[in-house]
Amino acid sequence: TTNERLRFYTIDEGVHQPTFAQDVATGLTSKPKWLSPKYFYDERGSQLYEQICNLPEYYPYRSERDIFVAYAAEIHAEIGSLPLVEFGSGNAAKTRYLLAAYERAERPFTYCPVDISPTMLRETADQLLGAYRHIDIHALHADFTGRPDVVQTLPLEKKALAFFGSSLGNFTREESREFLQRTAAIMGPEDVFLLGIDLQKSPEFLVPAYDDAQGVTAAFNVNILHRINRELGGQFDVRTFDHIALYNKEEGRIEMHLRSRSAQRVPILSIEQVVSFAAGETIHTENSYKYTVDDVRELGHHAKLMLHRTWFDSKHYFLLALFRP
Ligand code: AVI
Repeated sequence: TTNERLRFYTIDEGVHQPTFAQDVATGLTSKPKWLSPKYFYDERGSQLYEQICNLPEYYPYRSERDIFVAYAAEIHAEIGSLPLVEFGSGNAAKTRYLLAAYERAERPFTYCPVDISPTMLRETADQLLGAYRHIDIHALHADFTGRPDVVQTLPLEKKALAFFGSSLGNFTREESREFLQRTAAIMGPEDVFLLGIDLQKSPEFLVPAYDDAQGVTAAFNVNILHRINRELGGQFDVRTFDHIALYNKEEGRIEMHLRSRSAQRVPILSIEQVVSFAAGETIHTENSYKYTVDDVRELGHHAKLMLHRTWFDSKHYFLLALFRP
């Protein structure tokens, strides 16, 4: 039956990570104010991110998908029959191209989606079990930010670790280096690490991808305030905040901010704080770093991982890199 092919694991967050409330308290009492982008992805936020991926301006999703469409068989040949462990699997829409290549090999294979959203994880697992006869799923509900070693909870010997969707771009350079080092530390000699990352390009092209005409990205950004209202008794009037997307040239990253139109005080009941905003004051909600191939090689080098293969989409917007220890 379906159930025998699905195991569900959860990491007890309490001891490791600060809670949403603690992070909101820290971020909104800092100067400048900030919030971690990992909190975008509640149920509503995950839906909005799916919509973003379908926007004409948001090329990264389609670019990476094009790589899978063109090279799934090659990628599969490189990783052989290793169980695939994917950080931040979401709805696994693009990953399906790779899973289809496993399926075509007509041998049992294992897919381990790791995600912060438990509902998304369950739905995706159910769909995949329906779609592939040879798949076994070990789903892991965990916040892997800063600790890829959560996957050691899974009973695996060898593995292909994957971090797609340019999600590494949402970590600072320092966090990214650490993430790769910690990933390298849990890899055996035959394991591989697949990294999908968005490449540097001109701000004229980048900014609209984060400030689309339909306002979906704005809704995605503002949803973090809705979430504070819903979960922490926040009293944000979300209409008084504007979505800002800009390219920071020195840092080589897109930044998203929420800007208060007026001076205001916002109570947040469950953290027992009233947060004051000056007119025009911003909350920094996301960085999206863009990489060069050399950056990626260097990132691996720093973690003692060898950049073994690269694949690009036809427009060279996006890179899929395969590292080996
Ligand atoms: C998930 N992550 C890679 C997206 C990005 O492009 O940085 C999140 C996103 N933010 C705004 N649009 C999409």
